[in-house]
Amino acid sequence: MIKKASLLTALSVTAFSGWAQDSGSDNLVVTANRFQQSTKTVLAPTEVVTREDIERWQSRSLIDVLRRLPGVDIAQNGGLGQTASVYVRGTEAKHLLLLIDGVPVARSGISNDPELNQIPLSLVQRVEYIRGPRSAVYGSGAIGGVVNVITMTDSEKSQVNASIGSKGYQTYDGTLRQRFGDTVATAAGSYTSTRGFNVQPDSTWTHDEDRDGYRNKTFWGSLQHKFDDHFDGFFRGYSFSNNVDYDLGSAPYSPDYSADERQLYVQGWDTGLNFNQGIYSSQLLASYQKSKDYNYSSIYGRYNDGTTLDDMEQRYIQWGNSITVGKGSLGAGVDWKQERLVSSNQSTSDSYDRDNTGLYLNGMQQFGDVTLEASGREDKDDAFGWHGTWQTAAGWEFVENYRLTLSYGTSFLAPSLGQQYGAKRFGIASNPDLKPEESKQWEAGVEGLTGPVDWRLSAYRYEIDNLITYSDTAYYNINSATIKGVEWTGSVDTGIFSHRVTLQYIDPRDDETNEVLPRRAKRQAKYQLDWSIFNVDMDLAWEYFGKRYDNRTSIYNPEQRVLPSYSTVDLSASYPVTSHLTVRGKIANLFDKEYETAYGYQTAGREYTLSGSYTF
Ligand code: B12
Repeated sequence: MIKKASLLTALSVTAFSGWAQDSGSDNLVVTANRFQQSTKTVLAPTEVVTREDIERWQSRSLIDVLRRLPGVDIAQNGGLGQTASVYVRGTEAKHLLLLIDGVPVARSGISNDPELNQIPLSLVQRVEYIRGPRSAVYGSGAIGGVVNVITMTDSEKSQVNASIGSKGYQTYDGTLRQRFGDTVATAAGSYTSTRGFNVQPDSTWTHDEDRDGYRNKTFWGSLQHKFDDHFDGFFRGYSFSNNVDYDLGSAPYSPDYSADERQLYVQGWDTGLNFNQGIYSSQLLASYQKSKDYNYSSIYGRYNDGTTLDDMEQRYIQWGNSITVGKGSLGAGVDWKQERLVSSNQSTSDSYDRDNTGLYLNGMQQFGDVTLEASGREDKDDAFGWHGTWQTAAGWEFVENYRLTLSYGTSFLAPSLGQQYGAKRFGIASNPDLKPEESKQWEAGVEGLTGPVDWRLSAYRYEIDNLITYSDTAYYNINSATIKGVEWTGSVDTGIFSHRVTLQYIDPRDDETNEVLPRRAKRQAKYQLDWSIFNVDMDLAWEYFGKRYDNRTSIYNPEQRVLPSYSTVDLSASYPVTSHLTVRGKIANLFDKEYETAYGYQTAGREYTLSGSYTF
């Protein structure tokens, strides 16, 4: 039986036998197969980040959290709130499926980006992050991996937090929880703002000379009720609004291209019922999301030239069932999603919708030293009909504490509604005949506990076809890419220190031109060190990203422009003054490294944060 090194850090989930043995909620995940299972039985590389980790790391955004995790590279057009692309294992930003409490987040933009940078961190109680394909469980989007943001917590404590920092950063949030018999009510709210910095200092357009700030307001509330020993239910809602300033980079061609401000309003309402009896459990969930995304010109205002609006509604129903069989589980369910988008600028407004129904069946079983897992799913999309995906994985503990895993999976990404039907925007027309992007992925891994070192080595190969991009004046399925990669993660405790290391090498290439795909480093290394001394919790994070290319070659860019490698160090300290009050301080980018992750877009430089939190 594997012994797991104790970690003061994000839980890396190597390790093996022990079906349903770990009942602590930190050791259970729901994201891998849509049923709760011990992290030890998940065959795909999985990480769990808890609220305590986020508080210790003093992250300002979900992007800050993810940057630390294996397989993640990020290109951001500036600082907090600015557009960011998250590349998992070298796949495209749109290949990451973002869930909030298991519900896919609506993608209103043409580019089909999941927009993790717009999710306020105050919503996040826990993150479950899985690398590799998961369409056979979730349907469209899960090619590179899945990030499930969990907003619910078992804690019944209330908390208020306040933080201030450099560049006018401030954030205040509060959570009130109250139990009334079998009902727990929670209300939470937060406000964050930063004056930011000038993201494109070299811009030749005079209106770009200002700082590019960000402001967020978030509300979250829930009611959880236990009806009896078998039934419980919940109702939760959240809403947030984000305001971001950005830069054009150069004078606009015409007023239509002059947007440099964004206002995004999002709300989500979910209700669900859980049933558990003996070996059977079931969950029925209904969700409604609405987002309004305005981009407009600071010169002309929101109701004038240069304004675009993507107004989206998503309705989603999910019914999932699982039964425990032997040393494993069987799951089956159905989900239905309807998306409606009104996409407009000053002269045109288009409205379109589509439905998707998915049916899935999955299971995992342990036979002695061998664990087997398989999933299959069929999706019926209004536009392109039925689409099937499947995946399978096997793990074999060939010697005590050492396991081999092998997996294969297919995945897909449906085109965005805007790419399929949207009005022409920036001269690019939609194409109703677009097919989904498709992938095939192989992965082989070895993991083990060697002395005190808990490690995993994986090698993978992804083949992705039908990639959608625009050519001249419309969107087409034209590109294909192959990604080969190797990843090593390890963690070890030495005395008071907890160390965690991630190494990654990828070779992501366009099949036709053999060019390395832009904005993702071939080499990355991450190191996290946690220790406690005199009651002070310390965290140090070092991240290195090798050189990358900013762009592909094309008629506009005859050469791939190089973005140099960089590394950053973040140092954080937390001190519990009393059992209720904790004070925290952080210096991000300690050595004030100047670097760019998108050509011409500055990054923040050294930043300080000071916080206090009171729990009661
Ligand atoms: C090409 C491009 C586009 C193309 C994307 C083409 C495609 N294949 O789908 C088109 C024309 C569709 C586009 C549209 C928009 N874009 Co644009 N776009 C760019 C640009 C010039 C390059 C991106 C790129 O190719 N990166 C390289 C590749 C390898 O990385 P990538 O991760 O695959 O890039 C993807 C994302 O950048 C995404 N994307 C592009 N724009 C936007 C905007 C948002 C808000 C999001 C979430 C994603 C996104 O599409 C790219 C291709 O898949 C950048 C500026 C820059 N130099 O980075 C601006 C940029 C990202 N876009 C921007 C904006 C504002 C928009 C629009 C909101 C404009 C509008 N009013 O409608 C729309 C909406 C897009 C959406 N929400 O889906 C801003 C974002 C500013 C900010 N801080 O929030 C940027 C930074 C330009 C600027 N003004 O500085 N864009």
